[in-house]
Amino acid sequence: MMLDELTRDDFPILQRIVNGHPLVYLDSGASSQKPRSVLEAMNRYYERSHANVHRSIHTLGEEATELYEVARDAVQRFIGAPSREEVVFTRGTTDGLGLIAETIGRTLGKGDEIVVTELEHHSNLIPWQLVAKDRGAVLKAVPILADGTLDLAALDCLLSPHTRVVAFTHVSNVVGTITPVAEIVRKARAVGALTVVDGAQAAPHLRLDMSALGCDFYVLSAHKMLGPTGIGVMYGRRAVLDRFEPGRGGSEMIKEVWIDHAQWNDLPWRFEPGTPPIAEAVGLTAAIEYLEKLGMDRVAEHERALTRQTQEGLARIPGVTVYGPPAGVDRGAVVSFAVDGLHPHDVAALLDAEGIAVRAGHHCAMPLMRRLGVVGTSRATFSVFNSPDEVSLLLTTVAGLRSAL
Ligand code: C6P
Repeated sequence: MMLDELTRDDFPILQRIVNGHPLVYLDSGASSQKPRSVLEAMNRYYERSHANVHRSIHTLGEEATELYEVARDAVQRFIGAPSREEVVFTRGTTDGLGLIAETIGRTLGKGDEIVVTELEHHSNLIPWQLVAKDRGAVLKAVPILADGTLDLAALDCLLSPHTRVVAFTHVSNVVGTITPVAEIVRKARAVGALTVVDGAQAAPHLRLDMSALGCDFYVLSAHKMLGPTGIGVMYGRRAVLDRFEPGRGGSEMIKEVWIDHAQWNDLPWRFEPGTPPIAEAVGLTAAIEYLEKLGMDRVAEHERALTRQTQEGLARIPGVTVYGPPAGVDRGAVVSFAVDGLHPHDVAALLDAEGIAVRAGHHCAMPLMRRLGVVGTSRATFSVFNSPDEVSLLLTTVAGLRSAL
């Protein structure tokens, strides 16, 4: 049985009729849809167990705390983190990257160097720009090659004893490139730099193993992996987290407070100021359990097949350009393309009229758009519920747009 046949009925929103057509949702890269088990888990939590966490001795307080901490165990398992103390909840990828940049940023000085790449989403660029400006640090970018992969020889030239941070995406949200994380981590560590990996587009699609990747920080968003909005994860290697003062403060991230100083709480709570997203953590547990039940290898294989079908099918349509690594090179569940004679927004609007949801625009990656020489692209992204038939419909509809010009 195909994965979409197994999962489809679990997603209530897929019953929607959009503009007179059954919804074909090809925008999970922006935010995925949610299975019923996630919605029900969050509802159940609010109906039965809601209270604040780590504060109240009463029954509901203890139930909520238990559910929140169970979510941490689920994440630890899902990302292959060596310990639960290394799993910090955030509000999402952008929030996690901001927290890391602020935290590391305080230790940077004039002339220190931060290396990013041309593939980056603005969320892994702007926080470093802010830090660089504030601390007098220098920001450099690893260029990409024509096929959308990173120029690793150029990375070698950029790295120096001044490099303090190398921040890069695991999977590009525009061209789908999968970066060689472990290799980049090795190179960065050789010059004493910390590594920060943006896993927003990788976590929904690839089996993760923090020990194998070896990075110092890894961030993700639940809403792209069948979970709710408003919660994300910052994994931090214990030895590294122990070295840093918390970037943000307040509430329960302390052990003892005086007027002029404080003693920090243990990991991971030290990095979680304020009431956390509790219901969202419950939803994230359900999303992880759902993905685990399917098996991440099977998820990756399904999405890889849809991606390949899209890439090859679009490339066969005259007047259509497909960006990123060529067919045969593994990539995330992302295919960006252009249709000659049509603005990417027009492509998305015309597809929407047929019930097909794709994203169009700069995808929050303007330096990459500039590098590709385009103002934007149209982009199809895939999840566990998408089918080969939906891809076929996309392909015939795009071909129809071209021939109608
Ligand atoms: N990309 C897309 O359509 P947040 O919004 O914080 O959950 O995730 C930000 C983010 C960071 N890095 C990468 C690689 C991403 O893809 C995203 C989100 C969406 O491509 C919305 S712009």
